[in-house]
Amino acid sequence: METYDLTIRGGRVALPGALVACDVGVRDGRIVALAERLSPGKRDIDAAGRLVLPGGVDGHCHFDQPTGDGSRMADDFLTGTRSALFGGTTTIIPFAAQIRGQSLRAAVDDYHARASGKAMIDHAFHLIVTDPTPDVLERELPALIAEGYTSFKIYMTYDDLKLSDRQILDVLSVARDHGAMVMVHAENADCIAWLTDRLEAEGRTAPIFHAAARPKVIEREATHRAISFSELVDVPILIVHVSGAEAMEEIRRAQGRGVSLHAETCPQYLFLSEDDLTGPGFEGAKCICSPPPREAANRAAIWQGLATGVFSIVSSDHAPFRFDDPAGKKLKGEDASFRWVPNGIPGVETRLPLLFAGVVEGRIDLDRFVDLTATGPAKMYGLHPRKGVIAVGSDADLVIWDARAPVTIAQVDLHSACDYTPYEGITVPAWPEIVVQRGEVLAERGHLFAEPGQGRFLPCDRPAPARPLGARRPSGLFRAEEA
Ligand code: DUC
Ligand code: ZN
Ligand code: ZN
Repeated sequence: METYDLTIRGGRVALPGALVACDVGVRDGRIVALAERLSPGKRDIDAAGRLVLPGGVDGHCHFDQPTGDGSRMADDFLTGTRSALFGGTTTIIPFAAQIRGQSLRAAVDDYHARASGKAMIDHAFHLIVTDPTPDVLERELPALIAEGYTSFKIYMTYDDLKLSDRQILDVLSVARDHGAMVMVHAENADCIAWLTDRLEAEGRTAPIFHAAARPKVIEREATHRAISFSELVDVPILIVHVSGAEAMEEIRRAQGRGVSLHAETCPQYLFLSEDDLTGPGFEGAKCICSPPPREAANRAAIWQGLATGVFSIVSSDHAPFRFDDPAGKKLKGEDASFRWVPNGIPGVETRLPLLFAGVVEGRIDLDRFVDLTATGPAKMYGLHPRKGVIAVGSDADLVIWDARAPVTIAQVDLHSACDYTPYEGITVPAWPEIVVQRGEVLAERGHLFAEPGQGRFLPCDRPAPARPLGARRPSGLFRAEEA
């Protein structure tokens, strides 16, 4: 009789495209059998009445990322991965960010040192390219892509991060030649600067004016520009953290005419609104992130985009800054203009439970939930089928959910080093009960069994996300030359 290191029995298992009542057999960290009734393992977990889903893949989160303004992210790789784990995420992809003047290689080496001995779960790295010198474009990027750093984020805003339009074209061109995925932060920098100056001149500096300085139209404009550049260079891109219905409509329109284009949104655009930027005193600073949460009615449009396939992934954009901390949201004090408040909110632990509410409420089906939170990101970043799917041969990264046990989100129950959650008091229908990585139970009903440093670094393949159905290759510059 075959023996398994672990058998998960009697659950309803989310296999690709179908929820199936079966057992899961695990050996040497991998799934080796999926069948109605398997022989006992060295350890058996009774999953009767439970759902067994793939471990979440969070394709956009910021841990221990150096900042240029004296602020400090609350989570390092230990607290960040611990928090991810308790929320059912078993793979994270944070960012090795290039500081201008620094080589990309130095940024990557520095980031490995930050993860080393701390990460409890498996992780890959995206790059953030802020200084695309000829050496970066011609030598460093191609070499790093070949080594498994196959995705990079670029910014159209933030003075210390943003690229010019010409630099964006250069980076897209490298991605095209070497098969990498470019993630674009799409907001118009000059519009934000202009609006910020005007708001401050009128004395409008409270946290709520962060939203007024970054209205939906400036996200829509930058999104349209980024899509145009991707068509020109003929390379698929991913627009990250899409917040507004207008930007989403630009994306839908481009997808409709056959452009190979991907989009990500985040729980903050489904559960928060600009009303959360108000509140007594400086409280609204807790929800300052960019793009900002929009008016409450906008959320229905983003849910609709999830249900109709505009979005390929839902990520947390976890960027934790403590509230009551001079290195956090109060960097320049409680009376400071919104301009000086570090952008970002915690969310790596709440991402899956929040989105799962959409399944229970009938906004998306379970298959779509799995695709958006695990399979989609694993495919997008070249980690599939090792990650993001329950299949024979895949890593045994599994989450057992009891969908009949509602939980009210409270900061005291979370595991990040941040000192607040923007979702305090929201009741979600379920929470991960048991989280397994590579066959090992790492978290179970609030107890942690993971060791710092046991998470492995994952080099990524070149991403091969499917073109949207019926996609044609756009007729950009390179296409015309090849024809
Ligand atoms: N915006 C970003 O672009 N990154 C981190 C957090 C945020 O709010
Ligand atoms: Zn961003
Ligand atoms: Zn981000």
